[in-house]
Amino acid sequence: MADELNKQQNQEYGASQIQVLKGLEAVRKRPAMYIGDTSSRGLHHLISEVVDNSIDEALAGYCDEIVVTLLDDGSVAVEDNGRGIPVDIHPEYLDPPKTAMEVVMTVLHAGGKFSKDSYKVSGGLHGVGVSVVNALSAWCEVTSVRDGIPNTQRYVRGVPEGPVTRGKKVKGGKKNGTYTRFTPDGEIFQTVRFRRENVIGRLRELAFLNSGLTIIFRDERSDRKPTEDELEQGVEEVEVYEEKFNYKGGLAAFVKYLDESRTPILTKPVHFEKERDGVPVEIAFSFNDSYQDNLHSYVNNINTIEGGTHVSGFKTALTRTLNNYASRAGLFKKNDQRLSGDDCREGLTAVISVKVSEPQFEGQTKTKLGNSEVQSVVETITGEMLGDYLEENPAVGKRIIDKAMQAQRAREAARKAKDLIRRKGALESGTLPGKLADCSRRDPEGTELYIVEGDSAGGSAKQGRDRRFQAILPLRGKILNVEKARIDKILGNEEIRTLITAIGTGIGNPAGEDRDLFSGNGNGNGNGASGEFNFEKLRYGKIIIMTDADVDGAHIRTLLLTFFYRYMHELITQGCIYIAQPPLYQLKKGKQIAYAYDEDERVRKIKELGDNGKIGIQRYKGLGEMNPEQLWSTTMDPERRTVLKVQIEEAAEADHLFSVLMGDNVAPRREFIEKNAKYVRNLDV
Ligand code: 0RA
Repeated sequence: MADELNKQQNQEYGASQIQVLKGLEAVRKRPAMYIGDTSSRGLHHLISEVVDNSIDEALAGYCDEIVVTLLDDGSVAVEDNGRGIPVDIHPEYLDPPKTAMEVVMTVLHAGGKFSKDSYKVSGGLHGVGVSVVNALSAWCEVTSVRDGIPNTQRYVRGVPEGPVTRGKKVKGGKKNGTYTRFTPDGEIFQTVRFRRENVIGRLRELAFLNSGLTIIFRDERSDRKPTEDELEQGVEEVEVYEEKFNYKGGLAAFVKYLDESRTPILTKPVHFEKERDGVPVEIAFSFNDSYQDNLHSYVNNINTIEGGTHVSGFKTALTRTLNNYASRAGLFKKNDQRLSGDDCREGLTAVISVKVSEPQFEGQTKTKLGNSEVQSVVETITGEMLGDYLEENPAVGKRIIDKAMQAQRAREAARKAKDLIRRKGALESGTLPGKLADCSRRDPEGTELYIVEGDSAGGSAKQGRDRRFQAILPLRGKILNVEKARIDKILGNEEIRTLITAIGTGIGNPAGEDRDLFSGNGNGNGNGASGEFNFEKLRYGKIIIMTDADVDGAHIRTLLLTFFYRYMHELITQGCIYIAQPPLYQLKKGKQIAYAYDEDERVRKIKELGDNGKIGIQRYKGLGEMNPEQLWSTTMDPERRTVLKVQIEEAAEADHLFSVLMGDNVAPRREFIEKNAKYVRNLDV
């Protein structure tokens, strides 16, 4: 049978084979069209795409465990205990005959095409399909075990190396399952290095979204070489990292996780699951005493960061149901106004997950759900379920309404504070802050704003810069931690006002908000900054954070990032925020000067210079130690510097991390620090 199969497959290429090659070529020519981009984000997307197939198998009820492993050779393996991808001849590919496995791995959009028959490997309900992963891999290998017998095929840049080969039954081996291993192609991706945190973030999210499913993550890479210090301390190799995700509580557990560092107002999240018109909806939410709202939404397990109809359906129902409840329960006093959408969402943490069979994704990053029918489905379900919940839990109802009324009063106070500031003209551009050394070019295209820690570094930066396109804003000390302050206090902070004015956009939307579909009072967004953020008014193309390479510098950078993340979110999603990378060392030998940006480079550069009589090594602790010329040549000259672009690759994980690092509760922060301390290098206290 196997020989017969091989013989058939080895026949000359038919028309379908040419089709396949064309398809793969298209993917390799324009990878961004299929996976968004070829940066780290696109790279990590590959893993999601493969895992999605196993998730489908789990949703069909045949698989309950998925193992994802990062291997030492840079490849990734995804293994499930489902039925195994079919290896019989696909009924639509008879000339030349092809196995279903080969079709799934090599034919573009095989998922969509076969979604109505039993060969559905859809890549979630959305995905581009695993053939795209295959096309963008230097090599890929798939093994499907069926009744204990392994069937394997290997591909190079998407093209099968040979036919599917049948192996021998392994004694005591696994009965069924699929094992996919691939190495992303370095010719395609800007980086092929997977970040453990990103992979973990996505897997954790998937485990929350698919309650009961076990997902195991393993990091077997050993290329995180021990540092010299670690070697001295006797660290020999970095152990295999393993983490297991299995959440029984579904989205309620997700909400608890997100709010781990916040003080809850409800004892447990409100959680419901219901299907209507063929659209399954699962929602969990809770309230905490912070001032932000954190709304994470998913369609077919995909994070819809731009929101969409499911999100607006939820918001509309939340606002309406809470107002109706407050009226009926007699919680409004005579002069009370109706609660706005913002009031209802202050301190809200919510996760919305819907499954839509033919989703229409819109928006800039194609992460906004457009299906209008979903709006009323989610709205109706939320209204019914929340209405019932409030009737049955009047004490909780009262607490939620009290919180919203407090928000309403604070919003009124904030409005007055803002009016006052506005009247003083402080937030309008035109009156730029005195500390800002602006650039001469007016058009934001190609211009840069350096936010610099401290006046002395600010001085060097001002002298060293190219004033045609580089502006400098020195910040004195630490800005306010916006995670713990309400909008009136934030706007009262001078450093923050300076920042807002220099940047020019105003402040507004918190993470994941969706402005034009807004419900409630129509102008709101969750932090009371009320729709004032306007990307069009951005005064610079890049905003570059430049702080010292010490703990204070790291703290200031985190405070700034927290501010951008919560109040100028779009600057991050549009890729405008960067982090400068000043060198850590200056190495001097005679007239020769070299710079090193990390430990490895220091060691390498010393060798290059040839150390005969102890090269002069200067460890830079602060930017202020560099003269203007040095600062320019190492850190600010676009031709020579490196800057890191700030990107959010896992929105829920980012939200969780910001709240852990900057929020009220100490225990989760301590835990984070203990867990991560071993990765810290170059810590100068
Ligand atoms: C379609 C049918 C069958 C299995 C699968 C798809 C399947 C695909 C993948 C991809 C990764 N893991 C998977 N697990 C299962 C079963 C067909 C049959 O047994 O008759």
